[in-house]
Amino acid sequence: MKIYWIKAQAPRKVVALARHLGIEAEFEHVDALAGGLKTPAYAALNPNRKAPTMVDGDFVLWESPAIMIYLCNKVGSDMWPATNLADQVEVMRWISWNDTHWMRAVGNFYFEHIIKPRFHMGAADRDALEKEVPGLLALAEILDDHLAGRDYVACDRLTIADFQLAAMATDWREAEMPLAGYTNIVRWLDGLMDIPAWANPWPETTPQTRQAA
Ligand SMILES: N[C@@H](CCC(=O)N[C@@H](CS)C(=O)NCC(=O)O)C(=O)O
Repeated sequence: MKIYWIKAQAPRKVVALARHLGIEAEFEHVDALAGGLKTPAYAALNPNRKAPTMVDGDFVLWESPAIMIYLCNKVGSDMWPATNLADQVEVMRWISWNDTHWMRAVGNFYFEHIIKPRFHMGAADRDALEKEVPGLLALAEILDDHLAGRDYVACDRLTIADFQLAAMATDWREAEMPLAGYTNIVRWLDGLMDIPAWANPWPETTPQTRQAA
């Protein structure tokens, strides 16, 4: 199996999960700054020209939640509840909530403070983020209330929903997301850092690719 990645939130989930589950994968770093996502060869695998992409034999898959489900199914991990339908929809509820609401709100901060400097895209626009604060706080309140008395987002155990919701929020301090007052969210995010593959997801890169990342 090969997993194509760049140092950003969607590949982070997939790489971390593969490593957490002990899946033997070849982690292929794509040099986005050098146009690696735009080559015809990469576009043939992923027409979105984005990362991650997974190739397992003849099977090619993109979209990080789908790849995470595939990885769990491959090794029978209950981080995706393959057979318990009540748990399955619970995980899907939070993945959907993330993709429609939460990731858009935290994503503004993540982009300005994490992606821009990492990919040499200029300075963070703090003024633009000001108007995003109320929307983020409204969603943070929902998530914080949900996490009261819970260590995980769904099913009372670690699932791919945790990785999906934490992918950008995990960088909340550096990204200046105003989450400090949401103690349940902070406790949950800090708790995920006890997972070695989540805390240190990135595979080794060659000196050449390390420079680009
Ligand atoms: N919905 C996709 C998102 C993929 C995506 O947007 N990947 C970003 C990194 S987080 C990317 O490759 N960006 C590079 C670019 O747009 O040039 C997934 O979950 O896999």
